[in-house]
Amino acid sequence: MKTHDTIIAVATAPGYGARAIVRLSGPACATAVASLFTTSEPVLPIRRTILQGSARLPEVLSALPADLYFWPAPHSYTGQDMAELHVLASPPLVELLVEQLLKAGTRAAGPGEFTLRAFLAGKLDLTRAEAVLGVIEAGNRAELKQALAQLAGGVGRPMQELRDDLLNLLADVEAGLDFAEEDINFVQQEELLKRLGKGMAQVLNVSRQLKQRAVSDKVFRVVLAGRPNAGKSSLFNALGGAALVSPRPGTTRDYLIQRLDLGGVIAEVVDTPGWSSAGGTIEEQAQALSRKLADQADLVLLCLRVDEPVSAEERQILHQEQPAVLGVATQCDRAAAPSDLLATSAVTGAGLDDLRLLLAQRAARQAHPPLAPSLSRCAHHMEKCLEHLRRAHAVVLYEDPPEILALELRGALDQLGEMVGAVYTDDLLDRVFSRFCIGK
Ligand SMILES: Nc1nc2c(ncn2[C@@H]2O[C@H](COP(=O)(O)OP(=O)(O)OP(=O)(O)O)[C@@H](O)[C@H]2O)c(=O)[nH]1
Ligand SMILES: [Mg+2]
Repeated sequence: MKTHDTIIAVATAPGYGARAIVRLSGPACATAVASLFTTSEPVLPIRRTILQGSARLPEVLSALPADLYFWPAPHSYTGQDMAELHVLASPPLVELLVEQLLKAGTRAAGPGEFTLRAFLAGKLDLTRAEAVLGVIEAGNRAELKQALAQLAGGVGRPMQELRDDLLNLLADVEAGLDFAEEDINFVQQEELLKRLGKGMAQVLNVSRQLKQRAVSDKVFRVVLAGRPNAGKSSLFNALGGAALVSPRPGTTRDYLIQRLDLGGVIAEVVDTPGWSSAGGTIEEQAQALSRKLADQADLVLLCLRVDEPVSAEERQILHQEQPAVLGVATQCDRAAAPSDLLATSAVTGAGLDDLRLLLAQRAARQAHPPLAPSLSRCAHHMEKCLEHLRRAHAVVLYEDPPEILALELRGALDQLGEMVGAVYTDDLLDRVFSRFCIGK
């Protein structure tokens, strides 16, 4: 794993915009930047600094306004000298800038290479490096919250304490081995059992939490919502349900649930009573129920009849974040559908395959949160660690040779080490960091 060269990547999303960030890490950072960046202050900063200046690029006559952010080693994300050039986000300009920096002795970074360097420099443990990825890939607030908790040390930290405990225990056991002839016991059997029991309880606890978080066994729930007569029940039926449909608004008075197999992913579709401002008590109750159901949904499908204007309230709902809302134009055989909505018709079947696919994608995403690979990797190490501790416990209980106890303790520690990346293989790092995007 090479870390002594200087890597470069565009850290912002491609395309036009207000800002593009070109990121560098490595010993040649400052000299590479100095090859094109000029400012009134000294060009080679040795302290953490932000400089306003300009970048001179070949083939471009005028200077490009640029800001330079510089973090000297070791107080940077990667632990190395790091720099960022912030420039106007114009793809051809950014391309020229990168080309120039590559010529000045840098190399294009691979996926996740900045975070890999941070890990190798001991800035992050492996579970937190994976959490960086989880934060980037989070598709909703719940996923973001989980990834941020892990980034803050949610999994690694309790394990650090256990690792210290086991290391101390191993040291005591190994010290005893040196004095085996004299028959001195550094730690009494009862004390050993107590310490191992505490460790097992801790591992079991973390292991249980990890497993719960890695798989979401909650069925993805889609709630059809919208005004009366929008065509909710018809869409529900077209997706596989069996609801009453009629031209009379307010046909649906109670909710109906249908489980659908969307190509291997199971989802639950709920038909609800239509929302309207008018209505007596039954309508009011039906609507209150309908809104409550929408609140409990993973996704609300807001049905908007193609031949009726979208109201201000509906527009507001479309932008709601929690739960997520997807607007679909219904009854699109009656009129041309607006381009910004998925067009469907329960009569002709238009758009239904696209809708099913979209629902399947969302459901699959919920079933496999971005952090799942990290969580199940950790859960695997926890399980193995627990097996070693159980055997260690039995060794003490049956008064087997202390050499075997030391062996099991080392096995347990290796598992903890692999989990946080204190013990790692190139293969493991490859697997973790190849999932990252370039520039992170
Ligand atoms: N042409 C056409 N008519 C449709 C379509 N979908 C529904 N309709 C008609 O629109 C009317 C209302 O349909 P429903 O599915 O009952 O509407 P709803 O949103 O469930 O209405 P409520 O249960 O009253 O809230 C019925 O007369 C349906 O036949 C469609 O895709 N094309
Ligand atoms: Mg209905």
